[in-house]
Amino acid sequence: LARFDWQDALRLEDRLDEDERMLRDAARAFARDRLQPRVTMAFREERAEPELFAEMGQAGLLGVTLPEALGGLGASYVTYGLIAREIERVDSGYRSMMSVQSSLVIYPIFAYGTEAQRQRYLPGLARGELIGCFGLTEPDAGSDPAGMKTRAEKVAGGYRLTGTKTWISNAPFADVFVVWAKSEAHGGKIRGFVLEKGMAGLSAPKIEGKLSLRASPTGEIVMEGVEVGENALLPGVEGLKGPFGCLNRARYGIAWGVLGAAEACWHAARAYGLDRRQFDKPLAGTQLYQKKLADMQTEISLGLHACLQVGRLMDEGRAAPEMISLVKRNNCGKALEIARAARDMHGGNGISDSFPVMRHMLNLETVNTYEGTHDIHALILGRAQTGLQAFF
Ligand code: TGC
Ligand code: FAD
Repeated sequence: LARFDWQDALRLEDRLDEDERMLRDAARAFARDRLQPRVTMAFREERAEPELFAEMGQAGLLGVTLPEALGGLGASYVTYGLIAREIERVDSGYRSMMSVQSSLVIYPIFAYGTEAQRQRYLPGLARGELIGCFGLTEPDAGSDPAGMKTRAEKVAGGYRLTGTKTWISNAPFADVFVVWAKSEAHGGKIRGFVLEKGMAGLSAPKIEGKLSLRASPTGEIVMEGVEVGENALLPGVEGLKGPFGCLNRARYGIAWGVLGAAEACWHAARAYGLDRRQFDKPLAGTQLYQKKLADMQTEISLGLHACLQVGRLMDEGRAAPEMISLVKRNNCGKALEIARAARDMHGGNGISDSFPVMRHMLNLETVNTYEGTHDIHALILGRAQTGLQAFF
């Protein structure tokens, strides 16, 4: 009879190659040794830890898909997803820091930038010596980024940028700002610009009072007539497909990552149920408790295999954005349900930060919203199967 491994019900392990397993194991060790010991206090005290980027860079976890000549590992998108899963097993905020740096800052500079921009930024970003952020969302343009108000006016030798971005991960301590603006010199089309900390008129105040993703600082990007040279423009793309090309990669990583958080909640609920006795028996020996564990195992196993399939297609250049919407939406929604159930299964202890479940649950509320909300991805999938757009 074939052996059943409850933790890897559908044998994902057999579908990975040796390099993928090796890099996954290195990320797991980093997450266990460097992230796990600090996460409770970082979340409780909303601690900013910019030094984490250099630690992640040294461990080879930033920009893994980037060619080796530019500081990456030339690794597959499957590997990138496996790393996201290991980091988010500890906290979605840490995965957020990593995936913004890799998919939303390193990727656009690599894909849309000049050789000079690549050389100036990519090695430092991959080493984590530079920290990056990505400004698309604005106070009045979230799900509908086409409605952005940020403007780039043409001035002698470059551009002047004016506008405000909000809810920007890493912004308060970022050195490099990839921002998207409507450029009058390009017929009002959306263009990407790379700004640097310290430029006159540029500030990035922290957003206070977050009840979610507290280990990952979030801020605004305020641009009050920031003047940049021609060399700040990302020349290789125009229109919304610029930022969306980055989001495809980050959303894909999130689809893997949230399952790491879900696994952490599932394993915690199982361990708690085996340990905790009520009515003279372990909670894990009750039918209701076991049904919840079975549901968690099923959704996580199915979600992981769906991610692997999308990752393989990405590595072959055959992943459509709708596939990514499907796994981002499904896995975020399922992970959030799993975290809520795990919180409940811990009873009163579930609300304490001595256990990870409520922290994951609170984080996943953000992850279900950012990078396209659960409902926005439903509308993307609805449009793809009916040919009718229902956004407006
Ligand atoms: P639409 O007409 O659909 O498309 C406009 C142009 O963009 C192209 N496009 C894509 N290209 C590549 N990949 C994709 N996924 C693409 N989706 C669209 C499209 O082909 C078209 O190109 P062209 O050449 O014809 O102009 O645009 P729309 O305005 O109708 O958009 C609709 C909608 C709702 C799907 C879209 O706006 C959307 O996805 N909204 C969600 C916004 C979002 O995801 N924001 C994320 C902000 S960043 C963030 O949250 C980071 S958190 C990171 C962390 O901390 O981990
Ligand atoms: P809204 O667009 O106002 O949506 C509110 C509600 O209305 C949602 O439920 C939505 O599904 C629903 N809705 C919207 N339109 C429709 C419609 N047509 N039909 C039906 N329902 C609809 N952005 C960045 O650019 N960079 C970052 O690094 C970044 N990091 C973030 C970090 C955190 C902690 C958070 C919370 C957000 C971050 N974001 C970032 C912003 C994020 O991408 C947006 O919050 C998200 O895209 C949703 O936009 P919104 O908040 O304006 O909500």
